[in-house]
Amino acid sequence: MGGWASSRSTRCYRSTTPYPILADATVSAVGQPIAAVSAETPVQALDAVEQIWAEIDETPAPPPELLAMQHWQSGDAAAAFARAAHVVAVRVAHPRLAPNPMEPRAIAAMPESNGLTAWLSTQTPHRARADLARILSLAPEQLRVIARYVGGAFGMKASLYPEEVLVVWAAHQLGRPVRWTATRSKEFLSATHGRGLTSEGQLAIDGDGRFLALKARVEAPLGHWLPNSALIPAWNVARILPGPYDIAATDLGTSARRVHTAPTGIYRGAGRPEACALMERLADAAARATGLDPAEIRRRNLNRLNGPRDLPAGRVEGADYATALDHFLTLADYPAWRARRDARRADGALAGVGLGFYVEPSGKGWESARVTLEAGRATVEFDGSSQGHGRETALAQIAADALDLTPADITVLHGDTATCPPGIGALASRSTPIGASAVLEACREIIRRRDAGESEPITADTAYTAPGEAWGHGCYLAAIEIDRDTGAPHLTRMACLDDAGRLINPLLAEGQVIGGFAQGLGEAMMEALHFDDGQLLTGSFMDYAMPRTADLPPLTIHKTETLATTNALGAMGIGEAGTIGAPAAILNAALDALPPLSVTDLQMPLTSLSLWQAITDASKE
Ligand code: SMO
Repeated sequence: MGGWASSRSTRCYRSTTPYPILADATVSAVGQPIAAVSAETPVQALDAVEQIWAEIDETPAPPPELLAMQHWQSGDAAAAFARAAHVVAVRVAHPRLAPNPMEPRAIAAMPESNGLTAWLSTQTPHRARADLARILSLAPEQLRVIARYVGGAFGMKASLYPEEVLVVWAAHQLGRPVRWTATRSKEFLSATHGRGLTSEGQLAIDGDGRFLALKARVEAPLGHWLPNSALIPAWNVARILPGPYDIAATDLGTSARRVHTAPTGIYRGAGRPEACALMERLADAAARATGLDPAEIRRRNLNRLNGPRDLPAGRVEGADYATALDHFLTLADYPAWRARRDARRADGALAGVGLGFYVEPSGKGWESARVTLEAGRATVEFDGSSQGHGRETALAQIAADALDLTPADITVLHGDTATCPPGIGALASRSTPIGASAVLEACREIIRRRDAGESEPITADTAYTAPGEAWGHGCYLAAIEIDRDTGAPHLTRMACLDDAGRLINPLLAEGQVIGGFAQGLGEAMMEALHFDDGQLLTGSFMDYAMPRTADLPPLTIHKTETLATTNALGAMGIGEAGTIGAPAAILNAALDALPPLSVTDLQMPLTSLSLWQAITDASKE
């Protein structure tokens, strides 16, 4: 670990250029709004839109413009590569994905005597209010943003959109209520996309299978305009590396460039899946190069210490990942998975098993909460909106526990800037570790004040800053069979272990694991946005494949509960777990299935076509 002390970092960011709400002289990508119509009814508005005829001269897209670069180094990577017994290299290209929350973007804006109220489908009510106020030159107090129930978000609703600004502006100008709901096609075209990053990595390995050095380069093509979350995935992937592994020498670089497509932003995982896929593909490549079992090579390189670890990008809170892996392999009976695979191979099947060990950093900083106790009932007020993840249930449980009441005695209010205290929002797996810690601290303060004789009602307003960032971890295990003639993949079963610290509600946590897993499977096997000359080819569910229930294999969920030391509650994030670990495990399983035909590289999504192509190409060589 001593090598980390010499960690060196350089970064450069270009400030973002202003972005017009409606295209002015230049339309910079397909999907950019160029005109807006407000009318009494949606039908009238659509009829009016059809009367608008735009003549747009096509010009070639400018070359991708470099917006940000960051570089971290620790130890002496060049020397480690020079003395390595083995060097392996992989490239992982993440398809660009459409987040597809069930509820598309929706906003209604209502003029008030001195300002406006906006009902907005957002993860970040206070941030949306601040951004809207700044853009429209209003004082934040003149705006009220309400986002009580949000029909899914997955990162897509963490930033403000031009269309939303336009609606609020129109209501302000017209002095009348204005509303807008995106159609599904609009969401494909102009809401933020996720992933799309490509990473290349090289690992230097010694004769005992120990990882000596990691070199990684991450390329993030961003969209034609930059929502405020645009750079987060590229930054996250590099700050997480080398993930759960201890590697003394690193040379890590990311760069982000503007390209002329729809914007990209955070999407469930936001850099975590990219860091995981790169490390897990490298670990399997190292297993092959050294002849060690994939579990054994991980065991030799996973971090073993509970407590602070120094990664190239900074100090983080680590855990004994090697023991967690062994615990999982015992619970899941890994040898039986390998034996079943070998038996299927003996029958002539292309069968593989794959591991994906992941870490899930759960957000830094603060959130706030207000709790009021009166006559055996309590009200909890909280910023981040509920996106269907059971926020009210979990917060009511925490408050009931701390105040010695029952959950039925607790009213949870959230997502209203007029009444709820400020917060960063419901994103980055932060709401329970940080936000619920704020609720817990507020409840504790109330108990202290009550026990000191203060009379009810007692209200505590708490802004809670977590002393550190909670890092959840876990592992996914996949078994796959691939049809030799058609390439059709059949994911036969999966198992996982997730450690998200204190579990508030095991059923809700399991829901998060299953949902994240389904989206991870979508990335690994089905989903991809395709463009041709700037035109989106996959603009509907006819062309863009989302996983359905029948696509999911049986998933056995194991849990451990190591309390986090980085927040009052001891909780960590769980919402992104499945999207992080599952794609890596599935990718590794598919590669494990194919070596008899010497396929060493596969890219997501693992469709029948791509697998058939890989099998066919390998048999030609
Ligand atoms: S990608 Mo999440 O909403 O931070």
